[in-house]
Amino acid sequence: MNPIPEEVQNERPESLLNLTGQTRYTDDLPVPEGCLHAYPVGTRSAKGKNLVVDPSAALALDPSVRVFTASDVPGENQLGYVIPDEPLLAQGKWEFKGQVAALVVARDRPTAQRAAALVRLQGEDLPPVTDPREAFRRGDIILQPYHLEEGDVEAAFRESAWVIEGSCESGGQEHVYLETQSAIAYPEEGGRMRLWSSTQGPTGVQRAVANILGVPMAQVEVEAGRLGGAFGGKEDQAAPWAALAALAARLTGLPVKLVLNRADDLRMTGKRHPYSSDFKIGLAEDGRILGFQATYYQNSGASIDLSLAILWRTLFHATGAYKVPAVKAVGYMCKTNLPPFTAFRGFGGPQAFFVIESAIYKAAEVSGIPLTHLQRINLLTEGWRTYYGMKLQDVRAEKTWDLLVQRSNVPALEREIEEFNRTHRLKKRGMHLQSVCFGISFTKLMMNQGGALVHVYADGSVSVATGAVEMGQGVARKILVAAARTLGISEDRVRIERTRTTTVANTVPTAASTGADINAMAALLACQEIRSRLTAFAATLPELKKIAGPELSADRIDIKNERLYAGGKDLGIDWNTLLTRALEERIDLSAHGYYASPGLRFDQGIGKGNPFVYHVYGTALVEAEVDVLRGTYKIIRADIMHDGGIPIDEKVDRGQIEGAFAQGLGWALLEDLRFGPDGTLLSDSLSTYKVPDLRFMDFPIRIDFLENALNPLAVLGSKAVGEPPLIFGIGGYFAVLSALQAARPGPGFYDLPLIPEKAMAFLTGGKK
Ligand code: LUZ
Ligand code: MOS
Repeated sequence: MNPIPEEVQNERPESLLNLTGQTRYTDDLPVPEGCLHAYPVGTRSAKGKNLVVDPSAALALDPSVRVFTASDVPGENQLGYVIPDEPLLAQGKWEFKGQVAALVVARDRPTAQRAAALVRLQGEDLPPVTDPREAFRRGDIILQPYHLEEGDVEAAFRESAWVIEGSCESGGQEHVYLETQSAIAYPEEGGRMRLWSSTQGPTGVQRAVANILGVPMAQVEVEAGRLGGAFGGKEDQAAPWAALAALAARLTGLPVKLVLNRADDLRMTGKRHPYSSDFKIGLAEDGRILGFQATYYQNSGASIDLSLAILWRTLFHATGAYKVPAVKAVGYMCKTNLPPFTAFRGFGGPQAFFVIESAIYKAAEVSGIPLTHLQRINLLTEGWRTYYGMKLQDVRAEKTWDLLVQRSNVPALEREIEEFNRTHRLKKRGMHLQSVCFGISFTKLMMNQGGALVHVYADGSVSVATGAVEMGQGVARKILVAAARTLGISEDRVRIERTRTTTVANTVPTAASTGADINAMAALLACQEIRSRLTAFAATLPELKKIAGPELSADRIDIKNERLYAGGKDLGIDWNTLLTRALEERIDLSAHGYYASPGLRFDQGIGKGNPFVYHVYGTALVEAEVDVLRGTYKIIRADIMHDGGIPIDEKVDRGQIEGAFAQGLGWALLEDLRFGPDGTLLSDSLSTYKVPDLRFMDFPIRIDFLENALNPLAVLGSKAVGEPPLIFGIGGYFAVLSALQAARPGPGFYDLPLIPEKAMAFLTGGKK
């Protein structure tokens, strides 16, 4: 192994294992003696009934092969918990291509995979639906329509100087986590089941496994180590693979490992929801938005999964970072014969942002009001009451916009681009300013809670367990900082444990950007509890009173740099001595912390309340250059002014902003998730599905954090960071579009991703 430079070592010890390839992902764990390997059999068409599984050819392959189907499930063959619409193993009917119809186990993975391919599936194919609007026309919507409304949009449109209508498409997005879905199940004595799962939500996996096996949750233990990425793809959709492994482990009595290969992961698991949307926007003479109406046809796929929470987030972000007095946002979960679409970084937010940004872009085009002016005068302002009834405080939309415009000298850039376009025929440039206002909290109220368990050991080292799963986003680092700071000790004393359901229970998935907000806060509270026990104990020590005076009380004692102080005076006792004395006196050095995000209440019936603790703001400038002959383009510059509160670790947040921005650009420009009319995934490999790579991202990115941006509503004054900056990527769409329009003046189009084929079609006046 290469030696690690010391600066790096000292900086982020918890990243070191990852950096040096020592992190063990599920597939790297040593398999226990006798471990079997499971592989799923996916349906080979998108819809059908009277399913019959014929295992004979698979069984003949090897004596170790066994094949399980729905009838082998000892508990309930059901994963859905919003509504029971998602069997673990298809039973009778099937609703998307790649739905798990049977499970094969064998002595090794190649044998299991070969046997899986030999399992015959019979039944009667039915015509599938893949288009959300078609599903809507047929009445195939899940549950009911959902809406948020404020004011009278019809009246607003009547008063408007301009009313602009349009439609918008946004494609799905594949997570492309480097580590595919995987789990290992270990049957234990007394019918207990222990699992290792690559999941963002160990509790969700525990619940699913208990339900499938028909045992109480206390009989199931789930542990998640560090994940090789997740991006929402392992929020709900890690559970089926863990449940299948557990099922096979129960039925064979042996440990079972299940790791999907890339191709099957792409085909069988859900992705970001494609949306098809209509919008209508009304402007006053001076450009103020008077009314906005949006209808979202969410392609939900074959089962509800997280679609409802995602639809709510879409509705909550309908007006983006703009203030609109009259709003009507309506959403439909359209049931189609595609894999159940699921959580993906942004979670319905990006889809909403694309619609409002398309509306305002088109409004600028139609009204002739310069786009940047139109955007700027409509930005959210302090104290604005949103259409969902939340009074916004500490609004930083205009601030990030103005600072960015100033730092990047946007007026000069606009002139420069004009000049460039005047003097270049075969290359054209465009830019776009993209603002974000992203609500932080799970849209489902009960999910906004978390716990921690902290142990201080006799040697002064500290173990911190929470519900947070580390997947590369740096949440472990933030929890570590919060614990060390609260206890007043060095960071290298603290170890962040893997996430395990027997250590911290009833956890919510590490999702919704809230991982640190919830879990670092729970850890901080637990550390505060231990700290106050220690200071209370220290206040009773006679030798400290001798130094500090007889009036020494716990609230005057501070622990800093591993030493005790009172009113700035060193009390002559360090962390280790204090702990030794405390243990002698039998003081409990373990504590549980619990945090429920404050101030949340939302009445779904009237669609009003405070669904979010706070919002994250920011503005990005994206500049693009188009090759007019080829329809290709590149991003040539991005400047971001981001509201990160007071970052707990600025480098971590910078990495998150860069990554989210790249992922947003990928969604907006490159990633062409495509299904055939028969429900077959066409972009089923990384040669046909293009994600941003180093070459695509090879342009200068400047990221500035808003200064003095303390956020009193989250841990240590910070703000959540995971999802909001993904929205900046939408700026890439409009930067490219405006460059295209510089080449060929004419109305824009709103069909994301803006792949070069669409650019070419636009440039040649053809069909997009
Ligand atoms: N997951 C979830 C999320 O269950 N609820 C949410 O509101 C959410 N938001 C973003 C990402 N994941
Ligand atoms: Mo999520 S989209 O798992 O934060």
